[in-house]
Amino acid sequence: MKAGESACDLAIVNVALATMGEGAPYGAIRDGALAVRDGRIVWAGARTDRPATARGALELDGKGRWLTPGLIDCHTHLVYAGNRAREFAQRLAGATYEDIARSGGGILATVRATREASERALRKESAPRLERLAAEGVTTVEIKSGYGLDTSSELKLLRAARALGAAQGVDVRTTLLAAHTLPPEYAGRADDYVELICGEIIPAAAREGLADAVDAYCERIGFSPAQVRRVFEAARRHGRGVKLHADQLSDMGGAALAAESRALSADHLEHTSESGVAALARAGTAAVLLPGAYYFLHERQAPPVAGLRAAGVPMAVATDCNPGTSPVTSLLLALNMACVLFGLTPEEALAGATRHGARALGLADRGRLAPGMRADLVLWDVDDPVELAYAVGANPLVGLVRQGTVARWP
Ligand code: DI6
Ligand code: FE
Repeated sequence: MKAGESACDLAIVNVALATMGEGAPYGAIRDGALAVRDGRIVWAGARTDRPATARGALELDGKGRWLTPGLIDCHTHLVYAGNRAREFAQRLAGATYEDIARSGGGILATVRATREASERALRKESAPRLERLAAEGVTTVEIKSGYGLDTSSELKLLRAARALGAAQGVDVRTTLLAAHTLPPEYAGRADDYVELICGEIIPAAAREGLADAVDAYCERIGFSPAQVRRVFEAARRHGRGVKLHADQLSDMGGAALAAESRALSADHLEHTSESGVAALARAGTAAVLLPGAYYFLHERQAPPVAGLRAAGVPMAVATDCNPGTSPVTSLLLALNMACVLFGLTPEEALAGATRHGARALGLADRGRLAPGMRADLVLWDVDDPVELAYAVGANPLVGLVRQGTVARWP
């Protein structure tokens, strides 16, 4: 390296690093620095240890503020048309979510609106939801289909999700959730619909490279464990990882099924048993906690967080952004709810939206500030990272770097 030449594109100095690595709380390095080359972190550590090779062509001063990895929202249904505000009023007046679903409302109401919408209209309606997440430092988002329930509509949703990410510079991971609920044209013929998912929808999504993973809703108003197994086998045949909406409204043995299927994650888990927790731990399947749906459905049974913690199951936290059970577009609010409603510590909550969020998506290249990781970085105007789960409605984001490109800096 010639004199005066810098080995890195970018360096950030005078920052407190919340590396989110194991060890110290938040993996904190109080007086730290970090260097980036070609969109990847090449060095992170104490300022006093910074080598000459970690000097950047551009050096940004963090003025002593906290720097974290970009946040990861690993479970959303944020592409859809219409809203379900009236249904919300119905539930406040006493109707249950399952009653409304059984009477043809619920998910099917959003399916009707979404089938009618063009891909362009879907993108237009959904863009503000992604913008709100991104404004709070979310740099990776998982977006599920599941409001089309036929081949062309499911692919339309996945394409819209990918296009939104490209338009906003957010890394979108897509998940095919055709096994969300039974479409009206297959009423009483669930196994035939599962045959359509396995024989047509999954192959089409795989052929077009539109789905990174496949999900299913294992529930009374969703699909049975046997039907889910068929969907997962088809997903495997097409080289896709699997995720499961498990034990949300009742214990259907979803956690054990996810574990048996070597799923990337089992999500919700309000009614998961001790043996279900043990199965997740043995399989290395991540738990995704969705406090927004718990809150919005006025649930009373929380996921077995103490059991998950004791068994060492990685606990991710996500918004579950959807029109019916979690119209939430703030991952920071979800962190707060995970603490207040589920008993996570603020550090566990932040780990849930960083390294464990990455784990739930099968991504090993993000979620921590460490060499080799994607340089998705957020600078926060806080005195302590605990504030990220503490303050509701505040957005302390002041700096943002995506894959090494500075999007915003104070
Ligand atoms: N569980 C949920 O909470 C959402 N999907 C699922 O499988 C609800 C989706 C909706 O009501 O629109
Ligand atoms: Fe969900």
